[in-house]
Amino acid sequence: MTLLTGLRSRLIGSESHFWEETMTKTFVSALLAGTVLASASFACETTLRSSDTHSEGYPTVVAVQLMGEMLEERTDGRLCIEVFHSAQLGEEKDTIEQTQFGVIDMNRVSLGPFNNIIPETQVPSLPYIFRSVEHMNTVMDGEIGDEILESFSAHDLVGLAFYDSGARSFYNSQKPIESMADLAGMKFRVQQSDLFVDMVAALGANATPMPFGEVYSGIQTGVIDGAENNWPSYESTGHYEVAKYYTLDQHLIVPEVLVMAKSSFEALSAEDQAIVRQAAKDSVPLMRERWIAREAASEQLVRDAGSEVITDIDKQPFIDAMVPVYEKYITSPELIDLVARIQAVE
Ligand code: BDP
Repeated sequence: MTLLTGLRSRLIGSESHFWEETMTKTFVSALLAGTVLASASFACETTLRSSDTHSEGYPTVVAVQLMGEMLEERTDGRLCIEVFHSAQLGEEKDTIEQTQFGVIDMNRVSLGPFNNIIPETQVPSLPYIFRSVEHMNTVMDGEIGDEILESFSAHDLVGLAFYDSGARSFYNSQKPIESMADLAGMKFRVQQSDLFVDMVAALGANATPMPFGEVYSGIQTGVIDGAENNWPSYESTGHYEVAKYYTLDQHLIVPEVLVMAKSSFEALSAEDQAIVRQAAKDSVPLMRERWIAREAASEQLVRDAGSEVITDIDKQPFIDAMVPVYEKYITSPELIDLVARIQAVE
């Protein structure tokens, strides 16, 4: 059944012939007038509420919306997704808790804010664990990625898929950072993760964990000197307007994850659970295409706007400085083994 015939049959259901005719006419005139609602979710039996900190049009937001279209089509309208973008449901740390409680059905989040809750998420969040974005994709698309997704289930969540997030680098309002020594004593915002606080300390700087939505004013008012993120987030938040020095040290390649509340997932039939899992996986290549295009566009935009990008960075001192961070967080045999297996992936 196509999306439109599916929608029509849901609209008319088994009601009277009069109702059928009226609704069909209304629907057809709406179609002709071009006023059919952009989302047919009003007609869905169940609309899953999904949170995202990013604004409309950001690749993660679009990916979950596209997943919603697949779900609607594949379940004949039993399931839809409504994405509450722009942190409408709250900042990531809080929305994670709400998802664990089942107040929010789905959440697209960075792995960073899971670090203090789910030890396995610390491993792909380690600085310089991945040699490149390609290495990260190979690992997270494969068995190791599935194993990490599985680790969410002990925390009232179902891990559905990983999305791309490129590499994160430091930016600041004060000066071009050309070496690790230049970071000394500076104040940087990090995601709410102890691992990232220690990462910044190991580099000789001070970390302030802070919600994403407070970073712009934090830099503007001088509470922090800067933050760290990928090109699209540096651009979409406008942080480049208040912190023009971007140093391409690429210390983190942290994947994003799409999770579902265990209670919302378990409320579905086995058939619909399988459809949800598959639609999430199918949204990954669609996200990746948009991500690659957005990274290039964002980099261009901030360069054109006057950001000074420092590219000639010797990463080795940064990598060496991370040894104590690995030692502090990677203590159990399971996590030590996970690190070794990730590093062994070609
Ligand atoms: C962005 C992630 C987003 C994080 C944000 C942050 O996409 O999920 O919340 O960074 O730094 O890159 O908080």
